[in-house]
Amino acid sequence: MNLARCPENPIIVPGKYEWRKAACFNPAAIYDEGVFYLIERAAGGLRPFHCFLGLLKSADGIHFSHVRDTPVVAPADFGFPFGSIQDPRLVKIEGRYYLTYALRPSSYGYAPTGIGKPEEIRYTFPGEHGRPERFMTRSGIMVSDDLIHWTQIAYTTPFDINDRDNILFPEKIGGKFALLRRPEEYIGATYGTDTPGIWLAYSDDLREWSEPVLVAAAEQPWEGKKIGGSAPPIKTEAGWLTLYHGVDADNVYRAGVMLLDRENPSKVIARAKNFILEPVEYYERFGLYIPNVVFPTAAVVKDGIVYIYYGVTDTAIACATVPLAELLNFTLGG
Ligand code: BMA
Repeated sequence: MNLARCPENPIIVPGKYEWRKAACFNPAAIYDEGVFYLIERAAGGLRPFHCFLGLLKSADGIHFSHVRDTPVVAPADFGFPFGSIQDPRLVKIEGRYYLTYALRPSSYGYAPTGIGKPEEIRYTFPGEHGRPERFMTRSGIMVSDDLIHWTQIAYTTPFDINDRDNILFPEKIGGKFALLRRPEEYIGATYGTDTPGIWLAYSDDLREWSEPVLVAAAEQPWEGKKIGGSAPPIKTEAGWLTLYHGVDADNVYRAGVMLLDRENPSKVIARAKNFILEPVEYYERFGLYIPNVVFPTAAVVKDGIVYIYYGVTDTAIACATVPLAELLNFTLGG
């Protein structure tokens, strides 16, 4: 599979404003009425790694500029002034924008180890008394009509598990909203998977969600530690083309692709054995503290071309493109 990395990569880098001085990565994106919009996860410092969401736009999908010089979402909006908001995903359903996100009530930091996974530094913030649940990531959904002002709708996961990579399908399926999840603690015999996998839940109103069902778990060595959804699925004649990420035993992050049934997306129709993207370029291999991470969070289609936006080493944002037909063909084993 030949994804074309953008020659300008990384296309979005940290700097310019205090709140994004240290890092910007793992963005949401959408192509809407002739404009590419992107919502970045950004941090002004590394310790603590206190993340916000910023809004950018672009005419060509490559050269982006900020719409606002302040974040459009901050963890304080949820009552967690020392928290971190992360890895947004964006869809437009029936004329309104929906953003799913992961929220940590407390920020953390990383110490590089030079051997892959950095050590996590946990801080105690005023009033927290070092409670372990402060480090759980909980996911939720916000809604907006202008991409700037966001209103919380609901949390989609319980507070006592780590559940990230919550991603809405870009339209209702069988009259219901559909959501991918990645509950990290849903492992073991009762859950049917030994490693964290991709799950699916439905809702009539975005507030009450059905019990999730397992869609996919690790199969290949490159996804051996865990997998999770990456970008909102793309609707095709053949099914929902779904990018996901896999983490191997050495903590290398790669991206893969599967096809989910159009009417019943808990059914995997096809899944490429090989990944479509892995850390190769310098900016994908070396970063602030975590090496070897490509982490797609958005896949936007314009004129038959898929623009894949991905965080690199939790430091900056890169883009790669591929014809939709080619990606579909690869997924189907062609
Ligand atoms: C995952 C998520 C991502 C991050 C990645 C690599 O668990 O937290 O936000 O990019 O780790 O650090």
